[in-house]
Amino acid sequence: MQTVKKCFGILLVGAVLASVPTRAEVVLADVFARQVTSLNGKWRVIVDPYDTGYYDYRHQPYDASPYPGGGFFIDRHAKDKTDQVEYNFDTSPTLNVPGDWNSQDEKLFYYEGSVWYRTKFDVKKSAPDHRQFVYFGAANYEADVYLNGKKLGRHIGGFTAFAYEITALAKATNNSLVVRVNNNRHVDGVPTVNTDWWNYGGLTRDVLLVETPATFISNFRVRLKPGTTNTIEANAQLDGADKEKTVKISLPTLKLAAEMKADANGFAQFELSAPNLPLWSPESPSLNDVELSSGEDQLKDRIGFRTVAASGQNILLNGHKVFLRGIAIHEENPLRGGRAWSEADAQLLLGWAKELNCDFVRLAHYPHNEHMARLADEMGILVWEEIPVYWTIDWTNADTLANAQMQLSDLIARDQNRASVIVWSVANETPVGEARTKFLKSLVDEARTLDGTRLVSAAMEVRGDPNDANHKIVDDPFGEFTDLCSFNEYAGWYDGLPEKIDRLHWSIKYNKPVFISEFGAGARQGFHADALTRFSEEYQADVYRRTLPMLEKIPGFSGCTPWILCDFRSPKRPLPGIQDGWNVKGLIGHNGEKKLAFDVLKHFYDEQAKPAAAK
Ligand code: GCB
Repeated sequence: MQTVKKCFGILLVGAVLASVPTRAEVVLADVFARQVTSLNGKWRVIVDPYDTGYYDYRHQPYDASPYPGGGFFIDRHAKDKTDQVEYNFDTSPTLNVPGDWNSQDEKLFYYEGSVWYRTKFDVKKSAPDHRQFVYFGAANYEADVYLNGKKLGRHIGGFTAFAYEITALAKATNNSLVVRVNNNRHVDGVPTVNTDWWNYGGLTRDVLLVETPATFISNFRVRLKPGTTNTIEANAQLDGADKEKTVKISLPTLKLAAEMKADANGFAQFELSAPNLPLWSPESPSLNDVELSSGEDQLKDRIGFRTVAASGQNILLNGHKVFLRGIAIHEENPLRGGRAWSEADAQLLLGWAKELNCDFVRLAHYPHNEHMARLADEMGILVWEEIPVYWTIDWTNADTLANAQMQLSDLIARDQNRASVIVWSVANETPVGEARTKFLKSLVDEARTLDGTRLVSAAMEVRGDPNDANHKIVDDPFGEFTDLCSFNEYAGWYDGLPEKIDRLHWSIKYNKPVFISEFGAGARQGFHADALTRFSEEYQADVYRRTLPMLEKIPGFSGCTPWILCDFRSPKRPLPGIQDGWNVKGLIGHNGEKKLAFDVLKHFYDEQAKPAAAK
């Protein structure tokens, strides 16, 4: 166990001592400014493919039974030689947390099911009335969390943070924190059973112990007042018994400060006049120190201010038309293998994006760890964030919709103070149909209600014209509800050979900025052949060479995020000697080496980045 000075994130705080699974209920923003203790490290694990530690022999959950004794969450030890206990965390193997289990143990490479994790920790309160929480950056896909044998709650969704209050349950020493993580895929899940990425299981992001005063700032938002560039609006929410406390905000470098008493619900709102505010942009990613406090509670963040809007076929950043020089990224570190989770991983991935001369990244296809958006803020990279509503979702299932809405609202709550984030994307390549459009429309509405200051979009699809093979049509009815007309297209790979790209002409129904959220081709790094040989670097480079000028001819073309920065693992890609379980559409191979197409895209972006007069 080690103390970390900073940790980025929000807490979603669940009910204490819930006897039935509950969802996290309260948001606690920005744990990085607080005194946090890392619970990262080696946790004991029990691999439990039959869920023996969860269900009794009548297949009833132990945690809902009056006789929970067989549940592994009890963390029981044989009292004496006669005692019958068939598990033992103390002598079980360990796995690193954070970390997916698949890339840590060869036996777990393809494993889908339950793994029980356990760690032990002590609690040293700095004041008797302080409160304690356990925070999880993410657990894929379902997590049942127990402290000292009592259930804290269940969290569903593999890419969002959650937390539980443990003030009443935690002991001074030797607390047993047990989590059953299950990564089974579900037809009604978000995502569903079918994805082109690896179903990494485990406690994949930081686990922290967080201490707060009895009443604390559970959430806050600081941004430009919509419609202005010289007024900052902020709000803060208090959690605790003493809600009508004074809340203070200050931005020392801007010499701004204000304070007010929160209302009876613990809510405080501010408006600060900020003439000559330096605006954040990729060229000048200026971040401002922001301090919020209430009593003993103090939060510190670094926040940038900028505007973004879609107007006709233009994307406007701080009122100026921009072209988004983007790349799509999966949350994987191809060099180490497995899920990316750390600041160093974010530096590797965003560093490569910068080398390409990108000023935009699409974090596909689910919320990535928050280091990505934090670092993007610092580096001046704009960001598209996304929830895993991917391909075929159970469109008519109310629980599935609630699940997707929850993931969206958790993501927005976490990253609403990040200037880099300019797009909330609600879906990828979903099939056109009434139920699906209704489902997606309600996600768009949700995103706009929670945050009306960013663009809302989705990666849609292109359809062909039955009478003209070269005619591509974008008229998905859902396009009416998004701010961008964004779609994936694979001419030259899934649709004909590269020469077809030169012949395409387009009909796009919407008068909106046209954004190409994917195009690309597979290439095994180091495999060289002629440009018609599938999976050669030359083929991939040829697709890029032809696609970019073709896209430039589309009116309103406002940017793209080609698929993809790095090769990533996918069980759908078995071709021996070429794929071997990797989707090889990366511009960088899984050995970290660049492919020919990397330079093709970089050259295009270098040209795009030149001032108009120099082109
Ligand atoms: C797509 C999907 C992406 C896949 C990619 C591919 O359209 O959005 O998740 O990985 O195509 O490589 O086929």
